[in-house]
Parts: sequence; structure tokens; C-alpha cells
Amino acid sequence: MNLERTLVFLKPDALQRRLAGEIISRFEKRGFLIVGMKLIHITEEFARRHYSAHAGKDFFEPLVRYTTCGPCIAMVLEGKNAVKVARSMLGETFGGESPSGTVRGDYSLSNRFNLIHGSDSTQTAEDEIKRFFRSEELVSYSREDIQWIYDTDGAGIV
Ligand code: IDP
Ligand code: MG
Repeated sequence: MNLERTLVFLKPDALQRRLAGEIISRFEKRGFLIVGMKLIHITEEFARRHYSAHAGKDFFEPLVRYTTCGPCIAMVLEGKNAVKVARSMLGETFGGESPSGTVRGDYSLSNRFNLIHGSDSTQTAEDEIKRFFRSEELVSYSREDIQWIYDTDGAGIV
């Protein structure tokens, strides 16, 4: 099996607006396996490191304040093409420009308060998973419905 892993976290507005269950449910229903999950309050230092690619941009300081203003739920999702598929489920960066059917497109109108983060490449996913989770916090397990999520009859997962 050659399944990919990605890191997503529900941002403080998702929890304050009581959308966490609804959003997590989408990933479950899509077929992803949740291999890590925790409630965290991101520190300022952690937020600055996580978003370091945006340091110096005009939205950076407000982004740090937003990310640290309340608890988040971080998750590692495992599945075929996990990075790309999860990103497509998020929508575009700005809620108001996101297509309906995506998390941001269904629940956000804001440029900043867009509910969820998702790794944007397989390399970023690897780095972010390590940043958010210790290896012992990730749980590998099998599930009974895997043969209904993918065609596993033959070589690999199709
Ligand atoms: P992404 O979350 O879709 O990958 P990035 O460009 O990496 O988007 O930006 C990180 C986060 O910074 C966004 O999710 C959003 O919360 C915030 N952000 C990005 N661009 C803007 C902006 O122009 N105004 C306000 N907030 C922004
Ligand atoms: Mg990004």
C-alpha cells in the first residue's frame, strides 16, 4: 500500500463556530483514515514558524494573532493522493472566492478566517506532520471498509 499523509488543522474560527464535527466528517466520508488528531492551542512561536513563508507580508501579524486566538484541531489524514485531495476539499484561500462544495466555499466569506489549513505539497506535509505530531502520536491501524474505499483486488490501491 502506498498511501500518502497530509496535515490539516481546523483553525480557531472552526471551533468557535462549532463547525469542527461537520468538517472532520467530510474527510471521514471521503474515505480518509485519521491517523493523528489532537486539540491544541498554537503558541505565537509555533505560528510564526508554521507560517514563516509569509513573514513580512501585510497579513502576517494578523494571521499569527488569528492562529493563536483559540484552540485548533490538528489531524493527519491518510489516503490516496491525500495532499492534493485534501487541498481540493479546502477550496481557494479566500472563503468568498471558494467554490461551493468545499469547506471554505460552504462556510467562509473571509480572506483570513477561512477555517482550515492543509499542507500544500508532499514535502510540506512531511515537515508539517513532524512539526505538529510526535511519531508516537500517530496511530497506524487497518479498517474493515478499506476494500470498499479502494479497489484492493490486485496490485496496489486503485
Ligand atoms: P492557504 O491557507 O490557502 O494555503 P496561504 O496563502 O498559505 O493560503 O495563506 C495562509 C493563510 O493566511 C490563509 O489561509 C489565510 O488565513 C491568511 N491569508 C492569506 N492571504 C491573506 C490575505 O490577503 N489577507 C488576509 N489573510 C490572508
Ligand atoms: Mg498555504
